[in-house]
Amino acid sequence: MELAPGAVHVPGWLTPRQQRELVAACRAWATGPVPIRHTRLPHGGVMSVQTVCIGWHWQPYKYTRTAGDVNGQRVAEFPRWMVELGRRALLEAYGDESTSTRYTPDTALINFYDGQARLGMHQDKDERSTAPVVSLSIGDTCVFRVGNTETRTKPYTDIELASGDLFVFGGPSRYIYHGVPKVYEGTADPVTGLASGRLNITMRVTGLTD
Ligand code: MD5
Ligand code: FE
Repeated sequence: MELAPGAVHVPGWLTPRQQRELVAACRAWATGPVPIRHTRLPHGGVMSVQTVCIGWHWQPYKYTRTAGDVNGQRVAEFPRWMVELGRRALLEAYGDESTSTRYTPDTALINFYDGQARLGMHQDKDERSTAPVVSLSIGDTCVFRVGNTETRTKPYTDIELASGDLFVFGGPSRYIYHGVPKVYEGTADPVTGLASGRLNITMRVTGLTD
């Protein structure tokens, strides 16, 4: 389902088994070299969402290999299997074999939302590449707000993202404002291995080299 040019939602794309495997991998990363944390914002706030990064470490407004704002350790490697998963996601969303086989994400931000967590309207502009962003949701259903490229306010469209959903943002939709105004606590199916909360994995291409 294409919400805007280049913004494609594929409900229920991940199988329950894939969701369980992703939950297990994210659990390991959350306690890995750089533990999951509430990202500190430059003006002193902290995000209600908790994030762990792989491949590159994100903090506003930069990507680094080491987590200077957490414990100084180098982040876990971005695994080859996740590159392949990202390529399959792109192929599913756009149906274009040649773009998807060239897609090589090198970082993922793994966000964990408890029932109170929110993500304000923002654009993702810290990457040096215009390549698409692949988003995978697991656990509790949320309201995902898809806005426009000009302002963080209206017009926007609210959709629900549920466990197993794929969303790809590319082309003209790569720089749209978006956010998560609500998580529906307790809506997750326990078969994913996530007892509560929402997990979102976003793969990106940083466009950086060491
Ligand atoms: C989430 N995460 O549900 C969302 C899913 C983030 C973030 O927004 O920055 O960690 S990713 C949604 C997204 C990413 C990049 C571009 C666009 C949407 N977009 O162009 O709409 O935790
Ligand atoms: Fe974002």
